[in-house]
Amino acid sequence: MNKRFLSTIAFAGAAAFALAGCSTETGSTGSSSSTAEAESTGGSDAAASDVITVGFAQTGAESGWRSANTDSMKAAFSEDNGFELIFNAADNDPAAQISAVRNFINQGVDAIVIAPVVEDGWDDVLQEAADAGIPVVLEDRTVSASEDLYASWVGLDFHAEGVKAGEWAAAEFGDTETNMVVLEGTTGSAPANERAAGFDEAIAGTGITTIDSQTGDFTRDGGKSVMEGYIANYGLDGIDLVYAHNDDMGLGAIEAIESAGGVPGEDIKIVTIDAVKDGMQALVDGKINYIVECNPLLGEQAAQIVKDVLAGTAVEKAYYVEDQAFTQEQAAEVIDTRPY
Ligand code: GYE
Repeated sequence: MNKRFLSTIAFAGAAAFALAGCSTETGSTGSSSSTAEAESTGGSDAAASDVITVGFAQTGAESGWRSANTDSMKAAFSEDNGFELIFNAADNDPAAQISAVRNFINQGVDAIVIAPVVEDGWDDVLQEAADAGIPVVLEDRTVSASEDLYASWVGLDFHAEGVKAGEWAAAEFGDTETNMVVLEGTTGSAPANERAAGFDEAIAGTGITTIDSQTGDFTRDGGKSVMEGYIANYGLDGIDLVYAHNDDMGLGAIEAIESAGGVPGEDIKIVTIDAVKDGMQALVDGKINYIVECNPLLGEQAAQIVKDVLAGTAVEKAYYVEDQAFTQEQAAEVIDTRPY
């Protein structure tokens, strides 16, 4: 697979300041009754035939990362940029997301963009899109289906993110006997699978032991309730480290630790992934110890890929966007300039 690393700085600025464009919500059930509503309502000089109709099947609205990603997509797939966007958020239900994609196929959209909730189960509907001659571009998460079934993907290297988080933990704890609990992302999702694997590789041979690992579904509430269970089972003293697959679950864990009378970031160290605003603030406040970035501003790249694919311009199968990582001190330096 070709890896091409793109700098996101230019995209970040553009996406942060662009206004959200014309978009149509199809609701959380993926109802296809929105074709009429999806009509453009002015503001564009483009002839109707030049407008690119795109169905975007988003995972849901589970996290701060997801909100920033949705905003970026809506800004890029705007009427001013020549698009008519039909937006669907599947509430993290894989079946609902597949049915939303089927609805897009039935509506005869020009292209479909998917942020797949889970990796598996995509073969049939991707084949249906291919049979209908509708190109599919993936953004954010990946699928296990053959790459012949989609045109391209743009997103982050989740495995590398897990490695970076694990390298921090390995350096922080070394040979010291350390009890770690994990707050996993959505079961079966690419970031949950790959962030787990990368982290485990990086901590191999250290004194860190995973004493428990459960899904918090990438949500703040999920992270909080799983952490409450961990504290009930192991006690605050029995846990040294939390690895949360995203900031929101880490923020939920902070609430749970504080309600139990503990001091997050001190009694229990926390490492997370995303670097969204609330996470970075908690890092600056000393409640999180390290954050690996996952850039959600993928809209500009996704829109360009769709245009290229429809124009017959060759595209790569995969576009990786680079991530950074932040200590508490580094977070304090950059927090005011972050676009999300
Ligand atoms: O880390 C998490 C979101 O797929 C990379 O999904 C994305 C993840 C992100 O819910 O916050």
